[in-house]
Amino acid sequence: MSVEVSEPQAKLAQEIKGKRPSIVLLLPTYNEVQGLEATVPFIDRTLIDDIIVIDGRSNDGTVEYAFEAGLTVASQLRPGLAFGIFDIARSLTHDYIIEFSPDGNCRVEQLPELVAKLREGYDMVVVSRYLDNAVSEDDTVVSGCGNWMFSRLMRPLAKFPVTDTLNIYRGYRRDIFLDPDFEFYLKGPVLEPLVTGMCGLRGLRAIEIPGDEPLRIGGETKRSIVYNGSLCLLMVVRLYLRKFLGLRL
Ligand SMILES: Nc1nc2c(ncn2[C@@H]2O[C@H](COP(=O)(O)OP(=O)(O)OP(=O)(O)O)[C@@H](O)[C@H]2O)c(=O)[nH]1
Ligand SMILES: [Mg+2]
Repeated sequence: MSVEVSEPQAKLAQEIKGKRPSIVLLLPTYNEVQGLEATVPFIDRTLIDDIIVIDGRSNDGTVEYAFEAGLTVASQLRPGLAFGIFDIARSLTHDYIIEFSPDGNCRVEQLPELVAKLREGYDMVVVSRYLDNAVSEDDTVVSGCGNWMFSRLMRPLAKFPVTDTLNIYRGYRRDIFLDPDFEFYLKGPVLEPLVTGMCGLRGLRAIEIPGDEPLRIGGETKRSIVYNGSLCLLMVVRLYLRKFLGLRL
């Protein structure tokens, strides 16, 4: 069962209504050639309008493979995964973004359902690793606890029983990035939970769909749980101050 949430924001929803929304699949990569080789051939390209690899200066053949596969490659403009996605996505024209980690953590089989939900008119669709019977094979005790804690902390902001606030695998309206407050609160690796938080603050219409997270394929993780967790906590505190005390700090 999926969890349906929050009120639609009528004005924004109407802008997209009436035309077929365009969707871009964003594949962030940093030395992820094995993951790309294992996932890209299985992506149904008819589901989306474009695929863009956002690369953070890989030197393992990632970029060469992406070109061979006929993908567009963009070099990120600032260091860090969050800014890589944010900067490139802001320069695009598509109505929706889907973030897809091509390291094996995102199942291509889930894309049709995700795309269908966006086309139904949801402003954000998150693949939740903790909804219903979904499982994450990639979790450790620490990352599992962090996900649990941040999802609970996000609930008073998002007004729905968020079960997965950190997952990269999600689709959402690209114009969420054009909101000046988004950049104001984007300090470090907090992009995905901030998208959830901004949907809550702006009353956008969001839904979670259950989806397993397989183990990563080759390569190495590039994230630091302590650093990411600390900045995420700071971001949530700032959103609480905004929502409950009206303070923009
Ligand atoms: N462009 C870009 N991509 C990055 C950067 N850091 C990580 N990535 C890619 O973003 C995706 C997700 O990064 P991961 O390090 O796997 O993060 P994670 O999925 O939270 O960690 P794991 O659980 O180990 O998979 C992968 O495809 C990475 O190659 C970066 O600084 N720039
Ligand atoms: Mg990963």
